[in-house]
This record gives sequence, structure tokens and C-alpha cells, in this order.
Amino acid sequence: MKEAIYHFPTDGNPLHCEQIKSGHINETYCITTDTGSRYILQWINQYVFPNVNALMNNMSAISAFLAKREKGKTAMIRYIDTLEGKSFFDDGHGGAWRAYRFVDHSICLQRPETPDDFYECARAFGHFQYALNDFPAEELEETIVNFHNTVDRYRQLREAMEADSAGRLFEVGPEIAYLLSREEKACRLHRMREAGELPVRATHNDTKINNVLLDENTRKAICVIDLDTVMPGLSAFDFGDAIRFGASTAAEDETDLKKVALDEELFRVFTRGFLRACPSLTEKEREVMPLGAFTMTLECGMRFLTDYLNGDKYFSIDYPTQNLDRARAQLALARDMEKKERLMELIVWEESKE
Ligand code: GN1
Ligand code: MG
Repeated sequence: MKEAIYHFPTDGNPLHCEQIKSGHINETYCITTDTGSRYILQWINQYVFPNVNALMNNMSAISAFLAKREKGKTAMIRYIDTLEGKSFFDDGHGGAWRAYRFVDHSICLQRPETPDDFYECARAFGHFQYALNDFPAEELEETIVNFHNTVDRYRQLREAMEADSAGRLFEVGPEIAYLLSREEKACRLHRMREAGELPVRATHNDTKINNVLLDENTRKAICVIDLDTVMPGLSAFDFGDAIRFGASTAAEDETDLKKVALDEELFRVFTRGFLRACPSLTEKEREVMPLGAFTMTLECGMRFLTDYLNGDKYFSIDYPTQNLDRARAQLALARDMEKKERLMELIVWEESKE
């Protein structure tokens, strides 16, 4: 049993604890009590999130906004306060823990099993964006500074290359060459943001399909989870990261790069769901959706590669070269997206007319 659960009020006594393998940063456990109640207990990685208060405050601000404005129409996870009345439990050894009640009959998928699953995820993330249309994004704290600032991600890559602390630079020549050749394009969204051409919104920033809960019977979306990275950002980040993960024909760490491509039909399905659920996007925002997919994919590849060069300090890994494999797969996907740029533009245009 994870001791931290005893610091939260639970219905019944904790009986069983099972780790849920989902996500590369935090650790997640499902706790069942002797009355059959289930809870999700999470250990927050403070190397990645040094300011846990900021993260919990962001979440409360968003929950309060949605509860008031929409009268509970947007479902949200509700964290449970500790027995001491705090939003998380500090174990005194650098660990921060939080808990919420397991949402009954919910599932989260590691990849879409049908296009309808992906459509539902698109609706969930699109609706989240739409519901937060009037949220004052500048009031959110940046839980990870410069999170989707691609310009800064290039700076971090160069720093890692310079230090070469794990002695791995010699292995990654082609990957670095590709990244450097695409720098201007990958930083375009950031420049547009700085120039005020795209609205800065409250965005989720980590829109993997496994961050949506679906109803196990109806397969309809229940709610969006993992709000740790909700921060001021661009709608293209949320659209793009979801495509990177969910519309790929292969796993995030696929080693057979011939298998890695953008699935055009899944791209279309997600675009449709996202646009329908979020009619508030500006024309410019719609126009840059394909660029968002490319940017998020390339940036994610760059982050995996930077972490590989740094000796795997950020993302958890199951085997030594996993970050390298993840980086290579993301860069292969970014290349395929470049080939399909016109097609992606056409699909966004077609789906916008509907
Ligand atoms: C991390 O932990 P998880 O899987 O929800 C990461 C995302 C990456 C993703 C890549 C805080 O998310 O930014 O896109 O891995 N989260 C953070 O799979 O860095
Ligand atoms: Mg997650």
C-alpha cells in the first residue's frame, strides 16, 4: 500500500493498490478500499513540477470558472483535500501526493481503438478549449516555464549538445541535422504568438488521448484529465499534440521507422471533432492547425532527444535507449507531416466549411 493514501479521507479502509502505467512523468496508483470504493492516488514529480502549489491553484481556478460559468456542464476531476485540509500531501521526502475518486465506468485509452474514440477525444479537448474561451489566461501560473516555447527548446538542445554529459552526442548526428534544418519553421508559431497574430488562451498543453476519460459502455467522452500543464498557450498546441500522439500509425517509441506515418483519416476525424466542439477559433488559428501538428511533433522529438543527451533525467524510461527511440519516431512522423502538409491544409479547410 502507498502510505500517502492514509492522509486522505477515504470511504472504507485501503485494501488494494495497483500502479497504472500511463504517462512519463508522474506515478499513478488505483487504490481500492474494503467497501469497494476506488481512488486515484498520484505522486507528482517535483523535478518536473517544482511548484506544486501553482499547479493545484491553476486547477482550482479552472474548476471554479467552469463550475460557475457552465453550471457543471463540463465535467472535471475533483481532488480531495488531505485530512489536514491541504490540496496535496507532502511526505517530507520531496514527494507530493494528491488523490481523487475514481470515475466509475471510465476508461482511458493508450491509442484509439476506433475512429469514433478519437472523435470523442477531439470533442473533449475542443470543448475544454471552448469552455475556457473567456478564462483570463494570464491569471494562470506557468507550471513549467517556456513549456511549448520552441525557441527555448532549441536553446536547451544546444546546451545539451555542448555539455554532452552522457557522451551520446556522437550517436545522434542525423537527428540533430534534421532539427537544425527545420528551426525557422518550428519556431514560426512562437513568433506569431509574440507578434500577437494568434490569441493566447488557457490551453491544456498535453492532449494525449490517454488524458481523456471515456465511458466504458457508451464510449462517449466524460472529461479531460491531467491538468498539470494547463497554462497560457496556443490552441494549435492542443490540436497539434493530440495529432502527434493519436493520429500516428505507430507507437510513440516505434523502432521500425517505416511504420511511422500520419494517418490521414484519423487526422480528419480529430479535426472534425475539434472544430465542431470549438467554434470560437479564429480563422488564423484554424489556418495554423497543420503547423501546430508539425511543431508539436518536432518539438516533442527534440525534447526526447535533449533528455537522451542529458542522460534521461526528465522522462521515465523502461529501457536505456527508449528516449532515443521516441525521438526518432517523432522526427520520422514530423517528416511525414511535411510531405502531407497540403493534404492537412485541405482537410482543415474542408472540415471548417461543414
Ligand atoms: C509527458 O506524462 P505524460 O505522458 O502525460 C509530457 C508531455 C509529452 C509526453 C510525451 C509535463 O506527458 O509534454 O508530450 O510526455 N509532460 C510533461 O508522451 O512534460
Ligand atoms: Mg498524462
